[in-house]
Amino acid sequence: MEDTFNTDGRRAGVVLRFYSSLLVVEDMKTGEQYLCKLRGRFKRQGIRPITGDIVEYRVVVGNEGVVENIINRKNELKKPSVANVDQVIIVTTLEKPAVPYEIVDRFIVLVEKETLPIVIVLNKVDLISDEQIEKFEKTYRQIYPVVRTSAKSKIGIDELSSYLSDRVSVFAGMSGVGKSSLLNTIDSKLELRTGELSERLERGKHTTTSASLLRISSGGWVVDTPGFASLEIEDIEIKKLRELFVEFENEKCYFQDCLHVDEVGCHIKEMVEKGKIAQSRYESYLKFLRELKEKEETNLYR
Ligand SMILES: Nc1nc2c(ncn2[C@@H]2O[C@H](COP(=O)(O)OP(=O)(O)OP(=O)(O)O)[C@@H](O)[C@H]2O)c(=O)[nH]1
Ligand SMILES: [Mg+2]
Ligand SMILES: [Zn+2]
Repeated sequence: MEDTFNTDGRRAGVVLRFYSSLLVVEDMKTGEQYLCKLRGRFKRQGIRPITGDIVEYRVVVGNEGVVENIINRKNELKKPSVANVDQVIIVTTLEKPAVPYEIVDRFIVLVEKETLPIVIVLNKVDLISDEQIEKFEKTYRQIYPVVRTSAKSKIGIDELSSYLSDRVSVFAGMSGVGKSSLLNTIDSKLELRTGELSERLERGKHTTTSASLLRISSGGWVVDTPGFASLEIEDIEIKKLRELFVEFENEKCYFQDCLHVDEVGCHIKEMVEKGKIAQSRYESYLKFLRELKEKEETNLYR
């Protein structure tokens, strides 16, 4: 225990979650949890710790502490806001709620932007047909691992668990797709709150309200996050977007500057026509490209 104190009493901890304006910090050596305030310095610098941050903190009294410093982040996911992530598990459903493929592609772009590995989870397979599952898998299997799951019928849970050991995995996806339910099924000790769809609509809010870092019994860390109302594609250069669609990069267009829109002889368009690149993925690309162009134009007018 003694050696967890540096000479000036600073210790290393990891930010598990927020508790109103306080942080829950777990000591990296003892595993004990402390409720920490932030020193004024952070607010002045405009930097705030986020879930997953490694921080230096000092114990004040009992289990109360003060965060003194944020250690440089390995990486930072913006939506949801989590630091030091190893991979992102994008959870989606085709029924209750029927999440459009386009939304999945939005999550993918936001994660690819941070160059993090992706696993796609199609949950609630108990509610959909084999045809629906196969169509979905055909679209994504070539570019990412796809796991079909049902938290309700306990399908695919071991396969999903096999991706989670020894790393920090963020569970992202629209509200109601079953992120918390899947985590509860993976590790029943987590006891995360889950919500009925109807209940959710009436209250008009998410069941999970903030990102929280959790240790799972099989080893590894997971981050349960709230779903999002909007997923704007922004802060991406128009020329950079195509790099975030990995199958375009794999196919390599002959023209270096090609945006794969209406250029004559574009290899990517050819691959779409041949069915080698999924039509829906290409349509998402064109749509996001238009959104980025519109943003650029409105910025020019300002
Ligand atoms: N039929 C079926 N229902 C499921 C499954 N997984 C979750 N649900 C239900 O879907 C609802 C939403 O589940 P949650 O786990 O709260 O969803 P979430 O993604 O954590 O939602 P937010 O926290 O709001 O982002 C709950 O009523 C669950 O019981 C599944 O595999 N099949
Ligand atoms: Mg949840
Ligand atoms: Zn092209």
